[in-house]
Order: sequence, then C-alpha cells, then structure tokens
Amino acid sequence: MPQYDAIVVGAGFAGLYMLHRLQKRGLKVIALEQGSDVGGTWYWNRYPGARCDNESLGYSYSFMPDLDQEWCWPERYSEQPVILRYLNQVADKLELRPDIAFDTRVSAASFDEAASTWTVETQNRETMVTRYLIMATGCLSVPNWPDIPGRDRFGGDTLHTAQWPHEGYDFTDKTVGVIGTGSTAIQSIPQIADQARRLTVFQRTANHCVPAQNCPMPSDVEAERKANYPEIRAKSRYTNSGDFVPQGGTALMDLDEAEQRRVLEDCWRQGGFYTQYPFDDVLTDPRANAIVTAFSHEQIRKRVNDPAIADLLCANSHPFGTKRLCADSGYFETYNLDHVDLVDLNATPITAITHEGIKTSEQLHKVDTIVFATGFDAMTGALTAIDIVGREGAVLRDKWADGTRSLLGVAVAGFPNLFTVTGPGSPSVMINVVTAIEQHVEWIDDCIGWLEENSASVIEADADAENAWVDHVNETADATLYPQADSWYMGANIPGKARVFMPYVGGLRRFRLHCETIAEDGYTGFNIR
Ligand code: N01
Repeated sequence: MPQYDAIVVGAGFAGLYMLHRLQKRGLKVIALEQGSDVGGTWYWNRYPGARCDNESLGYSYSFMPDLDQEWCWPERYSEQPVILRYLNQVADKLELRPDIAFDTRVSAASFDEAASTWTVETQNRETMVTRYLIMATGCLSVPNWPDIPGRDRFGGDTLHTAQWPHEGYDFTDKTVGVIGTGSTAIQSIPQIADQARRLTVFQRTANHCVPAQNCPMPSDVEAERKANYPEIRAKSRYTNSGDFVPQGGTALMDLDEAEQRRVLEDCWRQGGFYTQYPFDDVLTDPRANAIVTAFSHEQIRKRVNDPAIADLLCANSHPFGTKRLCADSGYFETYNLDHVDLVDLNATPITAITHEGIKTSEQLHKVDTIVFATGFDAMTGALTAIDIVGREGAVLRDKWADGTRSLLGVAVAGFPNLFTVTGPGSPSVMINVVTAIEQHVEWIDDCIGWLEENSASVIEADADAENAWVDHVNETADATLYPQADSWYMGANIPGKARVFMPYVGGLRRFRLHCETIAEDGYTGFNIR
C-alpha cells in the first residue's frame, strides 16, 4: 500500500498551494483530484458568463511575485478560462503535476489510532496511507440538484452550471428554462438570452445585486499595482476582506441624507463589492441596511421597463448583503427583451418536471433545455460526501449533523492529523477566498513543520477549545444581520441541513492574529503527543 507523509485532497487554489508548501518542506506528498486537471471550482464552473466577482488584481496567489509581474489580467474581473489558464501556469511553473493523481475521487478515510495514520480509499478502489490528511476540497464544490419530482423524466437537455460540459453548449434556437437567480444565474442569464430563442427564468428569491462595472484592465491601474504589488499583498494579508480596498471607518447612519446618497452613488459607479466596504453599519444596523436596500431598488427600477417585473427583481426577503451579493453585468436589462420571461415561483411554484418542460401550479412551460443554477451544498458538502472516520469510530458527517463544529475551521476534535482548508468556522467565503486559502495553508504547513521539529506524531483539536471557538463564531455572526437570511452560509438551501451560520464573519485580520497567537504559544487549544 503506498505510504505518504501527507495527502492533499483537491487541486484547486487551496490544493495546489498546499501541495507546493509540503513539497518544499521535503515531505512525501500526493494530491488527489477528482477532476481530470487542475483548477477546482474554475475547472468545473464553465457556464456562459462565468467570471470571478473579486477583482483580478487581488484574486491570485501572493506568494509568486515573479508571476505577479509577468501575468496580465485582461479585465477588471477575470473570466473563468483566464483563471483556469493562470492555475495551469502555476501548476507548470511549480512542477506540481507529477505529484497529482487526477480522476481520483476520495470516497473514505479512516484514522488508525495505533499507527496514528489515515487510510484513504478512492472510488477507483485504491488505498493509501498517510500521516497527515489535508482536505482542500473547496467551499462550493458539490452541486445542489433540487429534488423536483420528475427531474429524470425530462426529455430535453439538462445542465447544471457547476458541471458544465467542457465542449460548451449552444443555446441557438433553443427554448430554455433557468432555475435559480443567485450569482451564477445572474452571470449566465444575459449570455444565455443572447443565444436562446426563448428564455424563461424561474425565480424563488430575488437576490441583492451590485453592478460589476467590469471593463478592460486600465493600463495605469495595472502598472500602479505591479509597481506596488509586494506592499499591497503584505497589507491585504491584514485587512478584514483579504483585499486591498479601503474599508470601514464610516457609519452610514452618521451621514446626512445628501451625503448618504453621494456615497452610495459613488459605490454604484465604482461597482463590485466596494459597496460593502465603506460602511461599518450596513450589516449590523437595520436602518442603514434599509437605506442601501432602497437605493439598490431604485437603481433596478431605472433599468427594468416593466414596473411589475422590476418589483419582482427587487430583493425583499432578506437584508442587503446577508446572502452573498451578486455582481451583475446587464442582468436587469435582460428582462426588457421580448423573448425573456420571469416566473415568480412564490406565486406559482414548480410542481414537477415533465418530459416536455417545467410545470408550475399555473402552467406547463415547454422547454428544450433546463439549466439548474441552483448552487451548492456549501462549505460541508464535499467533506460529508466522504466517509471520514476519526478516533473511536467518530464519523464527521454525524458529528456535523446538528451543525458544524470545528476549531478555526482548520481542525475537528475527534479527527487527529486531519486539516481542513477554509473549513466552517473560518473567514473563507466571507472574504477574498484566495487570501483566506493562503492563510490556512501557511498555518497548516507551519503546524506540520512544528510537529516534525518537535517529534510529535499526533495533533488534535481540543473539544473545549472547539466549543469555545464555535461559540465565538456564533456570537460574531449573531451581532450582525447575516443570520436573518435563508442563505447557503446558514445551510438553508439544502433540505434537512442543520441551520448554523458556518463562516466566521469577524474578518481576516482578527482571525489571522488569533491563529498566529495560537501557533506562537505552542498550539494552544490543540492536544499534541
Ligand atoms: O448558487 P446560490 P449560485 N427551486 O445558492 C435557487 C459563488 N459564485 O451558484 O434563493 C427553485 O446562490 C435559489 O433560490 P433560493 C458565490 O459565492 C462565485 O448562484 O434558495 N429555485 C437561488 O436563486 C455564490 O454565492 C462566483 O430561494 C431553487 C439559486 O437557485 C455561490 O457561488 C460566481 C431551488 C441558487 O443560488 C453560489 O452561487 C458565481 C428550487 N428547488 C458564483 N433550489 C465568483 O465570481 C435552489 N434554487 C467567484
């Protein structure tokens, strides 16, 4: 049976960097990747319009200063093929591919207490043994296929945005139904509408949106960033968002009405998640949140011709920003096109999928193609899909059945020598996820280095420390408006999933400093032998 010092599961942003760090440390390490190539989320999510809604100049590794200078990001927000090319270039430059097993899906992992090792099984029925097991499986990697009666009986083409055909899909002359109106749908709907003969969008919940204001990368912005990259990267590591964007310091409620309007107009002009950064109170004070919500609705009403459709597109079910904000490029104008319809599933819910199309309580919508833009079993789906068995037969899936429990999102009591990159309880999806990944990967690598130097063979999160961290994560979330939304952050999009606010909303800076202190103090909160 092959034996490793470390096995990394996944070869996206997290897995590639983890593999590189452990290779540099001189460990015998392999990465196991279910896809046929590197890229993770950017390998799978190839739907039309797929692009990153974090700005290109920040959404990349900070540990490759030469690549920062060589690489040119063509647009303010990068398209999926560009990011995938970037990750391929990283894999080539760092010579990572020889240590990655592709088309290799991990199905089970169990901890052997006597040997202090993990035995990892793959779906190809291979078995291997490792001292450290690092799950770099991504926060948004398991597609959510809603359980709509008759889904398998549909006679046309069925697509999920997170499992898009690699050869692409031609919508020309097709009648198309899109289910879902989250970030993915909002990116893809304008593109699908460009090709399709008829497009019907099935909306259950309108989402809050900000304009992306995407554009070709201005040469002066790129030059300025390249001149200052090292300094900016260093600063971004200690901002709350993991990005170098001016943040906070202003409470919207401290401004008079004219000033509030001026700042919001400026935010909309700048576009992207800049909207969330200038104010300290939008996600804590319902009055501030209502002002931003009203302003955003006003913008939608200016862009959508039919007032009844505009009303439906204005998000009202949750405070602004408490579900992941969507960044739109021409989304709202799509509903001004004659061949595009919006179905309000609150008024007429989907009752079934038939051979011919999507049936609501009102009518059958005949379509050639159904696009499920229905999101992911977020943050835990990839981990609970694997039979992970720790000490004394503890099963991770069972441990998390009533809600996720993890110390720093990096380790779980009862599961020694198992690390999770950007697991529940870490800032992960609340910030620039590449910066979040780097912080976790570096912490895990340093921790493994410390264990090796101190001849320790086992590290495990202490149950009391884990409880204290979970309490802190919950208290931090409860001080905000976030838990008011039925979001995937809460597990609310998956029937039967425990409703717990999973990510840490205290910001990267506070989290990083806390993690640093723990390491400096000899890994307090962890039991080591
Ligand atoms: O998924 P979502 P997504 N019947 O869960 C609807 C990231 N991302 O793929 O809100 C009818 O947000 C569901 O309705 P409701 C980003 O973090 C990043 O769009 O549950 N509708 C919702 O409208 C994002 O947040 C980039 O009522 C059903 C939609 O499907 C995350 O991925 C780009 C339904 C799902 O929205 C997920 O976004 C794109 C049903 N049975 C995405 N089930 C970047 O740029 C679900 N829905 C990095």
